[in-house]
Amino acid sequence: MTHKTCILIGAPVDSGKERRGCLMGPDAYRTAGLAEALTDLGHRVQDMGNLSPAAHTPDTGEGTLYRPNETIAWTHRLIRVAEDAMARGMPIFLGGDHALSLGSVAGVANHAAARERPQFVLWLDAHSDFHTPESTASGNLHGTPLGYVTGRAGFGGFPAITNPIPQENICIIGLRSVDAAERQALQDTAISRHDMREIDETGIAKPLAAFLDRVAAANGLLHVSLDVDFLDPMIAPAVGTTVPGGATIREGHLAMEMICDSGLMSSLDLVELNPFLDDRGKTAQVMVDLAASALGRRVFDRPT
Ligand code: Z70
Ligand code: MN
Ligand code: MN
Ligand code: MN
Repeated sequence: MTHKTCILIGAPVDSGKERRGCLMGPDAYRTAGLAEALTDLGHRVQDMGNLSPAAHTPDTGEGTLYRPNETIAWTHRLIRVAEDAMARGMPIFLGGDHALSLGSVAGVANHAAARERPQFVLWLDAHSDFHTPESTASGNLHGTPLGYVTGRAGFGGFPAITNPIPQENICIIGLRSVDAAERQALQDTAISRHDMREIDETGIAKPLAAFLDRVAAANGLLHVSLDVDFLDPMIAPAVGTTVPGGATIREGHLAMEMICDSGLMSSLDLVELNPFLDDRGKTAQVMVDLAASALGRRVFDRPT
């Protein structure tokens, strides 16, 4: 593959849900050797260190949402940083919980629109994260990023979405925990969604290849958002909400290898790692290894 400038962006967002610990994610990825792995593959790596949210009024604890002001402030900061990083290379957002994707995806979409390229999003997750602040029952905003970036109503107080991601440009793989309100809302959309039963029956390659073909045919940019809980908790226990029956280590690597071979990935989120819950760093290591597969690590090159 062609060598990239990988821009590591520490985004220790921990306001998207109540259980704390994702703020340690960026340093766990560094400790697990992310920069070294990418350098070994021939990429240039720039580590921007850790961001902090824009200035904001402290959250009061009133209302149904958990820490909305802090999450909105992160969204402002991340949109700007994402737009800027896209002009210089391939941003890799080191989370942080999935609320960081409110900003990372909105920011890369603005960049794509400025370049007149369609933006596509691959969401690898047990959850659909398609809530709005009005539909969420938990009040946890890490369950809302796909609702936000597609331009759903109900995000008052958040930065306005100037370039919504078209529903048909989104593919979710790994689903096994979808709330009733999300299921109902998703039913009426053109978002491609593949649950674990489908992966069991057809394998992961088939739906992923079909999506990557669509991205390529449209000359699109591809943002990949990898939630730790896409993986089975046996191999990736360091996550607040473990959902049994997730992707295997090989399903994870095959997805990353196919993404790499497509040459389409232009930005990446690594989210929901909670190092406080990890078992001797194994989840951080799996996530670093998956990122390395997405950026060219192979046992053997494929015959062409
Ligand atoms: C649920 C909610 C969620 C991640 C949990 C769960 C959302 N749908 N997302 N863990 N990554 O609270 O909205
Ligand atoms: Mn998620
Ligand atoms: Mn999830
Ligand atoms: Mn939650």
